[in-house]
Amino acid sequence: MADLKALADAVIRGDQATAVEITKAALNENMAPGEILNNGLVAGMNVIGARFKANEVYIPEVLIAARAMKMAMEHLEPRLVAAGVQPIGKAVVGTVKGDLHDIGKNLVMMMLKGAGFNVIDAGVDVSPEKFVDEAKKSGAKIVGLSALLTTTMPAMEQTIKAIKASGLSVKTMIGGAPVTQAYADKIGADGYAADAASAVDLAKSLI
Ligand code: B1M
Repeated sequence: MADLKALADAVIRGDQATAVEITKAALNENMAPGEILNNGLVAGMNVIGARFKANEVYIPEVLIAARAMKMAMEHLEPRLVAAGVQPIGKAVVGTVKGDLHDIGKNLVMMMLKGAGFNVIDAGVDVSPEKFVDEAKKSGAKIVGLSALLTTTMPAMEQTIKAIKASGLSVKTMIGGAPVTQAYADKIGADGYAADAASAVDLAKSLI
């Protein structure tokens, strides 16, 4: 029988080939796709998330683990859809207007996906209107904003204002190197996370 502990370990090691092989074997054995996801892939990413938070691993290890999970997900996703496994929540994530930095945003997205969220990538240099449109179109309950420049932080405030004015019932979370909890409070964001692992905890607490 396919070993889900070995699958989690493959994700933790960032071993793409083994992660894909075990996922395919588990699917061939008709193991429930939700079980493969939660007890294998997400379990592995949870370990990476905790280690990242504790400074035991760094960005490269997280990216490598997330890539292994992504490759395995390509095989699992069609079966998850067919089995009707529901994501734990839907989030739109993007870098705000004027800002092209996307490494942190991508890391946050990968960790959210790893935790079982359905994540829509709004991209970079995203206008407040586009965030509102993406949230409307997707029905997401969380909108995540990233900014790396002090000069683009005001775009976070404009985006949150636009979201509130649209009447959408969504929670907003913000992050990025120059952003702080005090800034989140000031602009009326529902939450701030300092890193990708904390972003997952925050997103879970917001839904
Ligand atoms: Co830029 N850049 N950059 N840059 N760049 C910084 C941010 C800067 C601090 C460098 C410096 O001067 N020391 C500085 C900003 C100064 C300031 O405003 N205070 C700066 C500048 C000035 C600029 C330009 C203006 C330079 C120029 O052209 N004169 C220009 C602006 C372009 C633009 O955006 N319009 C520019 C351009 C670039 C590159 C294109 C060359 C490149 C970006 C490539 C890319 O992203 N695809 C780049 C890079 C790489 C950096 C540095 C070196 C690294 C940023 C990074 O990716 N960090 C950066 C200096 C630095 O930070 N040491 C710098 C790694 C990443 C994983 O961390 O993004 O912080 P971070 O994300 C973390 C957390 O912040 C958090 O989780 C992530 C993972 O833990 N987080 C969230 C992020 N988003 C979140 C969202 C959440 C929750 C948590 O919820 C939704």
